[in-house]
Amino acid sequence: MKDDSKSTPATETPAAGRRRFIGSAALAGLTLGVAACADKKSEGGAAAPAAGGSAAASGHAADAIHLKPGELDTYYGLWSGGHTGDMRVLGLPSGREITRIPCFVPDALVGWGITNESKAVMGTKPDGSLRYTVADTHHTHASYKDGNYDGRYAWINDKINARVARIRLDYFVCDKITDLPNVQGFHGIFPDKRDPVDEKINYTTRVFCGGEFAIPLPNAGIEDASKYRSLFTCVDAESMDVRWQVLIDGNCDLVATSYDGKLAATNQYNTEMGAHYEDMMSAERDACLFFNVARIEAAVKAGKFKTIGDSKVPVVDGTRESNKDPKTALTAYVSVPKNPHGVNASPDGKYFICAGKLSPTATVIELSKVLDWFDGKQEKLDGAIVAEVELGLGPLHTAFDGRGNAYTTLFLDSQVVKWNVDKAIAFHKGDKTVKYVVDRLDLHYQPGHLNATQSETMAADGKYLAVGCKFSKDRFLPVGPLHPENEQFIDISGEKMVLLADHPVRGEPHDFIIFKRDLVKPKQVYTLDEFPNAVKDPKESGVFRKGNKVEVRLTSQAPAFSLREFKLKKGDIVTLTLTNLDKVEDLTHGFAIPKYNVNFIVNPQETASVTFVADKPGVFWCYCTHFCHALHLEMRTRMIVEA
Ligand SMILES: [Cu+2]
Repeated sequence: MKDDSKSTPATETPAAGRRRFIGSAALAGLTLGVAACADKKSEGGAAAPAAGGSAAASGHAADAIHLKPGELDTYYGLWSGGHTGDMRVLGLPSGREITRIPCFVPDALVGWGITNESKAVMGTKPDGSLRYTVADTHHTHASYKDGNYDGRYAWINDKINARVARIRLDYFVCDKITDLPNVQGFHGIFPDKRDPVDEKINYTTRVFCGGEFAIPLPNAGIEDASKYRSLFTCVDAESMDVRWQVLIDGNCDLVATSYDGKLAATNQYNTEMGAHYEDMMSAERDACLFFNVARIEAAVKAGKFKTIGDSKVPVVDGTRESNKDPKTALTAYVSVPKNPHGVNASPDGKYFICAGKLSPTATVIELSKVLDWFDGKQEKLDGAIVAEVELGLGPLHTAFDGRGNAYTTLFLDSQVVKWNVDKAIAFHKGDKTVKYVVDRLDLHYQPGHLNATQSETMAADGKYLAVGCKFSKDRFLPVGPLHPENEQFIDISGEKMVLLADHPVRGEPHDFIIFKRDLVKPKQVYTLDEFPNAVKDPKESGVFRKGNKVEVRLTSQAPAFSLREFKLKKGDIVTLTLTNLDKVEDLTHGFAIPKYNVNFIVNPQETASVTFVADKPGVFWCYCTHFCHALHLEMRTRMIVEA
């Protein structure tokens, strides 16, 4: 493996027909790949001189990322936050992180997981504590209209606890979290791009979620792993209710959807349904599993489903055995080389591309031929594969520039390879003189996800490419054993890729999307009516008691809270509601209660509440924690708890 990865020069087009399937040494290879990178650096005498790297140092391209003070970025990037369970918002091309939107994990800035409103979104146990405080977000995608983002919503997954969160892109806040029933290891996520049947619905109404880990269904402790199954889940984009699930053989990894709304697909790396890694990589080929959305929904409507355990969600049968007849099949298992990773839809709407991971190839699947198979017009499903071409070692994810080129990360080679899809198809058809690889660029190091500006939309513009490198090694000042990851930004507007910048990011983001800034219209001041519990006038402030249940209602207007003090009795169950009546953009207040573990913010015209037991008598200075005014330090109120 080590030899293989080192013997692939940066500009080599892989030899025709050569197959370097990664065998049992693959896992060792992942480590060796890292070592190989260090070698590259020492060989070059400087940090990896990438193809086109000298242009980055001297040309105008690199200047693009250095915005002058006051200049705004031209693109938004929505990044998954990994373990921090949030969505990160970056500006591109500068790469500056602008905000983080907490979703699954408590956040101390906002008071996410502290306020009643955020706890209602996150979900609580009967005692009021949070159900979960850990998460593992991987993929983030946004809602579509007419093949482009429409600025309504974004979604993000939590792999650990099988939850999907929705972010409202008018306020950049998480407003709903849905549990996927009977799913473990919820990985890939993708909204549909239009309805498969209703012409008028040219926008996202469904979100598809892939279950990665097969489990006993219902989960009742069966030890024979070959009997475990996974579910592919459809969530309603508006209500966030789970609409239906499909029982499948194998697993779901990443998810892609077609522009006509008819197909969704997931790559499967464990068609063996093995429980251990050597079982999971024993077969030479796995699958890209297609879902016929209209047929699945017709089957649900016709009552051809079962339910699993306590869940009432209809589950249709998408297993191989039940879907052999194309004319009635709900699913189609297209054979692709072993342990693929990443399935991505080309912006022309024609192809899904499955990256090989343990195979050095990418497989191009023509969607019209998959639909023909479902219609009985394409005899062999394999005929939908129009190219299976070598790219390099460890291909993972693919992005597009809208000019017919694909960009695929090579994890083991630490490269991104630019290749032309039409030329790859011509090569696959038999013209071995065609050079489908356009360019290669060394990355630092071990890239996972990548995405280009507007990549998976019909408006792919081929300006910039971002790559999430899993290892940063020597690219930043050392900060102890935990290294940041390295997001690299690349100019892809020309024939050659030009490396523009390294950005350290805290682990561990995975996927991201980048889109033009005018596709979202964020509001910077809330509307009071968004909050049914708003304290709309300072005169409504006060302490309202019913036995030991006490409501404290107050407002904030710089530099004062509407109550100068409020009195409670020890043992009171207190709900404190605060509305920020300031209407000025950027005038956020905070509210902290010492020794009571309370701190949250209220943005202009926002209302938030907290509930706690007044169990400690004394005087507690509640103070503003978000700098708001010259008299910010004076902005306080006294909570007096009588013994
Ligand atoms: Cu304040």
